[in-house]
Amino acid sequence: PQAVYLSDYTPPAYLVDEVHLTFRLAAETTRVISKIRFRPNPEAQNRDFFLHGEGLSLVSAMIDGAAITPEITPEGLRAVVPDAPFTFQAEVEINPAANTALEGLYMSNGMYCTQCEAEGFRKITYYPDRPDVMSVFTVRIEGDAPVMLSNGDVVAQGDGFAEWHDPWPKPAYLFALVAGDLINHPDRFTTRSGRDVELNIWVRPGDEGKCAFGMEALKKSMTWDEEVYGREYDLDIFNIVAVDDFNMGAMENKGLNIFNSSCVLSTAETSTDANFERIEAIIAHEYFHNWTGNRITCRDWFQLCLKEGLTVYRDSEFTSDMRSAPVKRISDVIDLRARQFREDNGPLAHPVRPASFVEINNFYTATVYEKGAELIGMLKRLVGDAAYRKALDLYFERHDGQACTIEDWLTVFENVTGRDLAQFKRWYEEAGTPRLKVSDEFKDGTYTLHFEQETPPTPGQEVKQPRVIPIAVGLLGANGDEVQATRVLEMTQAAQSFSFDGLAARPIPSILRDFSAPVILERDTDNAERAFLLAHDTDPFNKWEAGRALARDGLIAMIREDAAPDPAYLDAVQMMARDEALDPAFRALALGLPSEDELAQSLFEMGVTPDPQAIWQALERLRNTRAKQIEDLARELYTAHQVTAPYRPDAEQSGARALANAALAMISRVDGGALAAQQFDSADNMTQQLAAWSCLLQAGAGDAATKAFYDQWQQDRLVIDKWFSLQIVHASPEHTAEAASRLANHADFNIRNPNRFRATFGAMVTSPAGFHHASGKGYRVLADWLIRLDPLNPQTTARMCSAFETWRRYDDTRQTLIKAELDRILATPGLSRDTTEMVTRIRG
Ligand code: HT7
Ligand code: ZN
Repeated sequence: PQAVYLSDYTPPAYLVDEVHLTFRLAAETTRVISKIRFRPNPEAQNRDFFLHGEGLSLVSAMIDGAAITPEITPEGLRAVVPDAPFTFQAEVEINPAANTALEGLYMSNGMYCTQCEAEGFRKITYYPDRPDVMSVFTVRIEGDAPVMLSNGDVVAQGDGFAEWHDPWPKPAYLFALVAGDLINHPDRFTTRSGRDVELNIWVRPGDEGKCAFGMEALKKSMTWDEEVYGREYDLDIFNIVAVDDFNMGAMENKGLNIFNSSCVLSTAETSTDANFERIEAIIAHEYFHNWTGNRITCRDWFQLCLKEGLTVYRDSEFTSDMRSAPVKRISDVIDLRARQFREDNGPLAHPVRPASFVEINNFYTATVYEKGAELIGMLKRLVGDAAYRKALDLYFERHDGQACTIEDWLTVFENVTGRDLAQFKRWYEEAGTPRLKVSDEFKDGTYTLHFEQETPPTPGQEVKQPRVIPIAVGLLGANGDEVQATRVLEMTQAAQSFSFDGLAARPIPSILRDFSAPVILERDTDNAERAFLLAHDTDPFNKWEAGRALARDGLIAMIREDAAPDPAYLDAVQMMARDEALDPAFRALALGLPSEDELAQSLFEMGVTPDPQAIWQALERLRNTRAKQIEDLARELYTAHQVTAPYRPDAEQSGARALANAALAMISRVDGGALAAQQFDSADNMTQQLAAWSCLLQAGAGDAATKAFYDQWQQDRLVIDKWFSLQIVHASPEHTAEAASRLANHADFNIRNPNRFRATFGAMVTSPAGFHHASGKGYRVLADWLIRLDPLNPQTTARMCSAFETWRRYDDTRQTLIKAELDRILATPGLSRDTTEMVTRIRG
């Protein structure tokens, strides 16, 4: 397959002023009639009239009313056109019922639904399917569905038709259409300038009772964007639709957001606290795209981070404001290290703004999204809150209605602050996670921190240049008082030192507070200093980080030297868990341990080949020892954090439940699941029920609960996804692959439903001791199922290939086994472009 390069960008040859689309819906033979007003682009470098189109049956085409016979290729249509504005008309036929890839127009449970980002519109009709071609869309839908929706506001509707008009020019990737038997959960919102907006969440009949939380989240998001960014909604209707078959979480189509049902539907009985928090964040994310993505979009797909990094950053600010900022920050860093650092340190590493791609769907990654958001956070830290807000105001004012680049974004900051951001731009252009080495010295009242930065080579980028790194530092005195409040040091060179004068004694440094930059901090330190920071640091992130480092180093010693669990860690964790001054949610996080994958990565970075089985055993040993040692404390915490008030998925109750359930997990290792069984039987919400079932499975006493859970929830597809996952997660490593295979053959498994596929095989690959079983059976099972999925759904197949991205960490035997599976996938006849690109990059 051919790669596309950022450096080859040329402006579109023709621009579009208006598009009129008519859909005559029929499951297997939908007709799409388009009427598009084109004009030559004065900035174009050629006059090649090419429209993207894939898998379309062309019925007829006309230019200015005269029939034409265009040249048709597998990628699109080419025609000779006038050298002045003209109207192109076409009629095509497509087959939504046969569309299992879930891109373009497809069917999900009898509902018509679209997904056009990134390049799905070309599967609907012939069009310049690129984000820098923006146009006003009018859409007529004809069919027998009771509800027919598209972007913008409804302008006419009657028996068997509906007409929608979206006045805001948009690229084709933001087009959406939904039609089916849907029920709405309605509400209203008045914007601060007085626009009365009709809000709807549309769902399948039976799901209407699962929308209330999502609706509240939407209204909170609308208010927050007005208050914090001064951004108002700009149409009279805002529709959200829940769809069961969906490749990702949700999609920000203008005025018609489409959601994976798992990311919008919720009830206390069927959704966990974590589900509620995620739903709130995703609704906010998609809503915030209305300004950062829709009103201002990307010039080309290389600029994807322009909308995604910024919107992730905005949704993380929203969650911090709605819930606990420290807990959100710690959770985000755990996730960043698990997904983005892993990506950045392997064969799939790529810059936040990639310079080339084969299939853009493969670049909706943790690097573009989460590292992209970290870059916004760093920028804000470097310029300060006030300048950030000014820059954003200027960005919205200057670029409203445009398709922009990272250069446009950085120029706004340069104009507002007078800073030169050329060095900052390296963060967008160079892949890899910088290592930041620190040493210190103290002399005559002056404390000096010496930093060295180095970014390892990544595929296609051997040499890295120094980046600007904002390093937030505070200093503590021996009694725990802060002798230097947080100061942001701006590192710009490969090696650089910073001094603090006038100190009476050598301080204890708290470095990279709030995780002020996405780097790996390397510092020789000891357990005493960590215990000190854990007790005294005023920065919640670094307080947590000190405990995390103790846990990690103790585990590494257990894995490498068969050491006993570290008493320093066991003391520290008790201290944090006991500390009533700390938020229960924070304490629950402090009881968490590094994941198997994080430990494997740490060992690999130390030059040690990780043994997944040994890692799993060490974690189990530590969990068992800890449970025995702090059983009494666990029981106290469990009792003290029972929530008696009616269920609310807010931060306060969720935090209490998280701590009580962390305590339950410890107790179950000692009592064989007795208390968990009680909780399972009495639970009135999914958080409690799932946690209890998980403890029972862990204790080897889960069979009855497994059956009861299925019997209770077999009609609820989202809960049954949990039923699939948890059994695999809790299978012993010997049996992980068998559990996944067995469930993939269960009557409720459906290969066409990405949620179910991910629930099954996502659970298998996130159980490293099972997935990396020395026999290679985990690899084999995954490859078998990816080969089956690829012809149906290349996008989801390709994403799941990243399970293999860490293969070079492991021993020769495992490497040989994985390579054989990668080669087997690559040798599959007709393998999709998506999967071919992913496997080829992983294979290296
Ligand atoms: N902008 C969207 C990204 C996306 C997507 C969503 C659903 C299915 C396929 C998709 N491809 C790309 C989601 C977002 O970031 O908000
Ligand atoms: Zn997004």
